[in-house]
Amino acid sequence: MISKKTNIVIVGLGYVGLPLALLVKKAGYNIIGIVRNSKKAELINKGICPFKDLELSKQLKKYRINATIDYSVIKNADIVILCIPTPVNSQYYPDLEPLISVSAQVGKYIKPKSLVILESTVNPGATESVLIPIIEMTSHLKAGIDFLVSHSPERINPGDKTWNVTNIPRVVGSLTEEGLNKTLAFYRSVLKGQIKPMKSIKAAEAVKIVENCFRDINIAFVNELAMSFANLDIDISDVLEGASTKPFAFIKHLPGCGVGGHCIPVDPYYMIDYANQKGFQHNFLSLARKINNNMPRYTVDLLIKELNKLNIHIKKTKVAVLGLAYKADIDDIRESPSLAIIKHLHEEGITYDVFDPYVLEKSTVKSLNEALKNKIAVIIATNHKQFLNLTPQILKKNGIKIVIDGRNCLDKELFIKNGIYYKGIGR
Ligand code: SAJ
Repeated sequence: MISKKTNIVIVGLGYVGLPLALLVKKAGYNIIGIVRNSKKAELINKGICPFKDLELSKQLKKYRINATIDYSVIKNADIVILCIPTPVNSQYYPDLEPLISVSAQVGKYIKPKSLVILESTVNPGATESVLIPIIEMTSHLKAGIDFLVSHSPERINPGDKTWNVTNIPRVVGSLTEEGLNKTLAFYRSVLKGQIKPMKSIKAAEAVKIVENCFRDINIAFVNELAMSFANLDIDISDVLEGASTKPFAFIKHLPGCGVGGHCIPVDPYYMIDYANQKGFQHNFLSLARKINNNMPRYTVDLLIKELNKLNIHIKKTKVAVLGLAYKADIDDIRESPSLAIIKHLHEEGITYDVFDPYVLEKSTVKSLNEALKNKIAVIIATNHKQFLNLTPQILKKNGIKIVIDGRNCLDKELFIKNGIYYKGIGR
């Protein structure tokens, strides 16, 4: 069973794998992390977090993690945990290449009686139809007999100060009773949150997909309402505040310029594609994805409508796009709606500057002041704390006439009262 002599290997030390590796180290296990490139390994071995996360940076200095690019360390591993990306490609089809290549590497070195746990989010069936056959083929070992396999979907919420890998409850599904018990014992020795056993691996895979599809369809619902209410001159923020007074059976979601990140806009496609392969069309999930994917276009169209109203020629327009990250006060730009907004501005021949204090390397200017200079309009694409301090006076001083508030984060009445043309998403 599990003892502190248990050797753990975690493949992937990103937003998911690194917090887990630190907890495993803190729990007293022998842990080695495998990463994609030697630069990342070097940073982690020096105690430097390879991405911006203050808390992880602090912990990494205290609990040093060994990182390597050498998969052969799996030869000594009793538990191998995969925390690897499961993205979609440009046509929104699941890209299982990382899972396939890592599974082959695991199969090359896996030792009998070890336990493999997949934490990455995948469609129900992926562990048994992709990971297991590849490991069996490359290792000539039999899953469930020679080695154990479980799935426990990660539930990291970047930037969340309350819920973190330590206390977020988890589910675990396994191929065998033995695998389930070993996985439960391991996680219960490391984590504080509830660890719920599921009846199967597929059920555990489905839990995460359902959670994130639930979020995506609810965001699509309020995005569609926002576009409808904009025509009815109803302020959606006001209505959602009102609906939230209902103490049960209503969960508030917020309309915005789009849905980004590596979870919400991605996971539904894993469900849609897999169900499609099995002969079922997820019309509702697909429609929600279409609505959310269209929000950046809708946001740019709001700007164009305001410019036309003021007879400002599009080609003469310079816009400040504030925010590149997919959500407030983090530096992650994966699937960020800001990128789609910038693409649409470019297509329309509208010139722009982009500023994100968390993503300076991809900003075209290095300060908010520079971003606002000589602009006609501002698009708030990410509600970073710094942008909430924008006032009508600051905008007017720069000659800015229009604000498109893609995150409904500014005080609409204040800007309108001060002669700024304000348009939010549904307000
Ligand atoms: N968004 C909206 N309206 C909303 C909520 C989010 O437009 O009401 C947008 C955000 O601006 C962002 C995208 O959707 O662009 C995703 O936002 P998110 O808050 O869901 O952030 P994520 O991607 O970090 O989601 C994570 C997920 N956690 C895991 O997958 C383990 C998700 O399941 C959580 O529900 C979410 O955090 C959370 O609750 O914050």
